[in-house]
Amino acid sequence: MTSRIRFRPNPEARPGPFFLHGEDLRLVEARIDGRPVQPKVTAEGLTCDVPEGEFTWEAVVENDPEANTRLEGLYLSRGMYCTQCEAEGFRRITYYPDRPDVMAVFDVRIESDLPVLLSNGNPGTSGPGFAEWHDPWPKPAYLFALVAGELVAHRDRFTTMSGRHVDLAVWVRPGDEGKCAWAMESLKASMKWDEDTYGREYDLDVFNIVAVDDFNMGAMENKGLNIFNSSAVLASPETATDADYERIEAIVAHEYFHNWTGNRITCRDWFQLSLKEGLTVFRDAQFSGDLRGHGVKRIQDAVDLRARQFREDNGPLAHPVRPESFVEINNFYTATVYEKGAEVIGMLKRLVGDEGYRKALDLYFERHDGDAATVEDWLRVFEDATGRDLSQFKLWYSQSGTPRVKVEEAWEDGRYRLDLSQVLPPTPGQPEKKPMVIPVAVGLLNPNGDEVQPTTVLELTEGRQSFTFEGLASRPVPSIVRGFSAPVILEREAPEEEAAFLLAHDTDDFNRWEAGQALARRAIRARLDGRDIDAGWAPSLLAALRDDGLDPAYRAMLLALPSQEETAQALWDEGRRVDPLAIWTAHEEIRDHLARGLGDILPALHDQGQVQGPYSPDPASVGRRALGNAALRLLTRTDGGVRARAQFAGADDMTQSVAALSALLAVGLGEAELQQFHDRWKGERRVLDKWFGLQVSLARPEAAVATAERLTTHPLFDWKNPNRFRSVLGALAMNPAGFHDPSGAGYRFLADWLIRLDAANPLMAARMSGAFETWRRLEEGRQSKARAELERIRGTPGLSRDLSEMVGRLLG
Ligand code: HT7
Ligand code: ZN
Repeated sequence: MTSRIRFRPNPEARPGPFFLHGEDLRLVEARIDGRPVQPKVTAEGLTCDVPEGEFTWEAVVENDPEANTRLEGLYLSRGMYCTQCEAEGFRRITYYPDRPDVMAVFDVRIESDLPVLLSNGNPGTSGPGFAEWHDPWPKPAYLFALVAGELVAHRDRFTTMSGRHVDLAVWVRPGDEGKCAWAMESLKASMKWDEDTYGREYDLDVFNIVAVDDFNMGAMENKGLNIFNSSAVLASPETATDADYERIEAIVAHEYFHNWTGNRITCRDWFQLSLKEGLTVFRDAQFSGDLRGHGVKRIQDAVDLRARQFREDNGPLAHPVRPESFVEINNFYTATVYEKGAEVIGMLKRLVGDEGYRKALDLYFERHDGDAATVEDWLRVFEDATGRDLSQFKLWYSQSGTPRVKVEEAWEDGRYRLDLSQVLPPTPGQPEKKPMVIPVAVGLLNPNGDEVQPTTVLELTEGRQSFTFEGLASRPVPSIVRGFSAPVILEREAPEEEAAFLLAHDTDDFNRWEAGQALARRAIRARLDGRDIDAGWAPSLLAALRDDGLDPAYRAMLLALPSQEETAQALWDEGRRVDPLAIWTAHEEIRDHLARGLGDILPALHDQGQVQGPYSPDPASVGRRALGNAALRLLTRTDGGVRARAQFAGADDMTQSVAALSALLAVGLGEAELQQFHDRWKGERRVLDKWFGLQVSLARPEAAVATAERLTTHPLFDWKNPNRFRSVLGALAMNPAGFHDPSGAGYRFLADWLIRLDAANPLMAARMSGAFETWRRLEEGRQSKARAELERIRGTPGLSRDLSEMVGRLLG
């Protein structure tokens, strides 16, 4: 690797030594203005005496892509060279000031016998054995990318709003070219959407996407050359589920949207990570909502946030949206930075209104194009565009933890008063908190079910505040935190009749669903406490499920129970210890109860899910299949698996096949189908990942660890491949009752694997250690076993910075 870099003094910077980052490189030679120099090289980089004015630095280094199992920097994935530079991977390619605020124009020349040679920007000259690329847009090194391999392209073209033509290509291994159409459609839809919604046009002549089998995350937004985990690109009806299609659509959009929010405007430093990630998640959620329906998308996001981000916020890994310190930045690509960061932007938009938001965003792009910006810059454009003071709102970026909102009500003489109060519990390093600005969207219904107060946003800014509604004929039923208007926990347990009433009448999609969840929570709690389930629950749900006017996708969400994680959090919040097995058992009982209580309607709902004609991932078909398969999961509890077996046998797409297999496995059936699935798909790595994952995540608690152990000895278990590793070890972590087996076998097994993986791929090992995040909630027996394993990991000689930081934080 030869680099040639032109440096000039920065008049605004404090003078200091000349330092270039570099890790695991062998410096062959270095020159300044053509004269050989002898830099001082350390494990982190090099320093060198340099001239006072401008100069040209040249270096030749050697690195070893074949031996690079970290999948950061330049590495080899099944014969294909590729790069991953965010956050600090470029320093593993060559010596460089590897900081996001150092932006430069890159020219790249690749020499190789491999036929396809790609880099950022626009193509330049190419010929046998070489290709040149020029990226006109200054960028930080984390957006650098290079690919060399035997690849084939699925091509298309996009004409931008100003009439420029852009050549689009999705590059894959030969044989996969039939699985690119959906990613390409998603890309074109994203390009058009960003023009229509944000006025943002693409800015190069080409846009390339490359699919790679070995990749630590979902994808990477390198300028003009996005590199994707192949699971986030490749899809065909036979091999990908509806969920895979939706995920591909969302990730392609996310990476594309980064072109403006991340690339054209980047981050000054990694503390500002949410500036690009929170905003881009917010934008991709808007896009998915526009394409597939906002009601269901909002529910999916809330479910995900509650399971992952609330868990993070309420445990030892809690940190603010803008973290204050880190040892290893890779450990901060978290649900808090991404998803809570997006929620913060959603609240901002709610507070300033759609018009204010658009004005602020226009100003952001105008004022900061080409900048490495900060959260302060971001908030200032909102202040300048709308005149609103955001100093208190800014606390969302610095205070960690999930606010609890309490509600008291008073009713007298046609006046209804809501007394709202907020509490933000202490989190690591933050014992005391200030009140935040919380937009609480509220609507009121009268006892007939008519809405007497349409949604209005109450701004809760103090510890406790009262809001009064006048002139009401009767005491209303409140619908609070409509649309999940803030990422908070509403501490108000609605009485059964009120929840049933809202499930029948609320005009707000989110809160209507939430009312069903409240009823489910009551039922789960009853079983945990050894009480009977309220008799009214199944009939109320039945009425909503019978409503053919309701979108099937929405009705599928009504059938879903709160996650086991959500139940665990609620218990822990009340000061109770968590027994994952008891929670699993209660959830199972509830499913059995529902299967019996909804029995009449389930076959009809399942029949509705049989969409005729060729497979299509359009929202209507996806919604119908989701409803049909939610019904199938319950039906399989009472029909001995008859319908699921028939669906599996007749399925000609992966959605129906996986749904049937999952329904069987969830009740301890499906051995034969599992074998057939394996035999049919053992040559398709992404489908085989599903085969590995399903049997672990759906194993009965007592069998989960043994199943995972057995699978790690399977000849196709390739532990260095992140997708395969996740499909077994990640799936175990997603089976809480199995992972938290009282014997401690789950902890031991995962710890063994983390120690082994850490030596090859520290980023992945550190991410997967999050499975231990909830260990303090457990009863003494499990706790001490989990702690012992964490301590064993911590005591392992040569542990990476990544994993040591995580384990240190987990142990507190
Ligand atoms: N911005 C990208 C983050 C990412 C990443 C970070 C660290 C190590 C590997 C990585 N691969 C991708 C992806 C995104 O948020 O769009
Ligand atoms: Zn991103």
